[in-house]
Amino acid sequence: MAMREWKTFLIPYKQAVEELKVKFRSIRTEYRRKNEYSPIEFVTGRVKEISSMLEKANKFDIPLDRIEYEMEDIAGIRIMCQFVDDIQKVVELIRQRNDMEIMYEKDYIANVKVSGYRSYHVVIKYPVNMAQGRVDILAEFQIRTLAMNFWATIEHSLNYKYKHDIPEAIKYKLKGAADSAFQLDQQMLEIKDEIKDAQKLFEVKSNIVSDIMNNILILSSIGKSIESVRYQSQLNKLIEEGEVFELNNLLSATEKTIEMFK
Ligand code: 0O2
Ligand code: 0O2
Repeated sequence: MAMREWKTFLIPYKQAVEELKVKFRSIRTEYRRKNEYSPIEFVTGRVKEISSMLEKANKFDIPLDRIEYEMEDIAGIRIMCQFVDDIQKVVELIRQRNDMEIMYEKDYIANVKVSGYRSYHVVIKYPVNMAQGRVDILAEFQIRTLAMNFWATIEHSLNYKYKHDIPEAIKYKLKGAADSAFQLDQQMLEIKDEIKDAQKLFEVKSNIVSDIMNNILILSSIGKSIESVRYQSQLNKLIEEGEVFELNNLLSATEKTIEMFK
């Protein structure tokens, strides 16, 4: 394929990566708007480098005109989770969708790779609507925890540095690091519930505070500066250590005052 053809070939893949990033980032946004815990921490995506495609095609003896059918990670989406048990929730989110079709799944968490690599892979068929009509492409999700991602990112960059010939001593250390990452995930899972409660409480409180601030602004804009100053100073006292019920009381007080002056 000439360079120009590569560029055309990659258009639907670029499109797919952009769309899938938006779709899965929106899920996170939706959870947050609803004040719910999101199993998705962040989402990244990339179209495979041409050099990396050629290398892989060589390694697996894929003829260039078969690449689109046999190379499933030209479009790659990575979904990072805080906790190991979020991964299955994300897989479930993918299974439920009707804008993509799952081709197969690879569980490198139950079946850790020899390198120490852990992640859950889901390969999908995804329709892209192009100017000339619908094109179905393959795309790969890699779903992993932050610890798995940390390890994989560094191991991947070492692979580049050593051109896939990592010295045994370093491989050994990477294995040890993979074990540590695994331990870290286990420990985090144990304190997860505690963390989740704290995060949720923070979200709840910051929403009430923002509602109170809105009401204070309304009071000040309708000329009730004495009230607005008074509520502002009450809010300042609660902002650090205030309990949810105290913030809620202040919120209803501001609401009642606004009602009164309407
Ligand atoms: P925010 O507000 O930073 O979370 P684009 O398509 O232009 O939005 P692009 O160029 O594809 O994004 O960027 P990339 O490299 O895929 O990164 C996507 C998002 O992942 C960015 O967030 C990064 O901030 C976020 N990201 C990358 N690494 C980490 C990490 O270690 N922890 C966290 N929490 N986020 C990370 P956004 O979408 O720009 O928004
Ligand atoms: P890129 O674009 O550099 O990320 P394989 O035998 O692993 O080469 P296979 O079986 O077709 O190929 O695919 P697999 O294992 O389902 O997924 C391949 C992708 O998973 C890799 O993409 C990596 O992103 C990731 N991966 C798989 N194994 C490892 C590993 O040991 N370490 C790290 N860091 N990542 C891994 P590529 O091919 O590296 O392309």
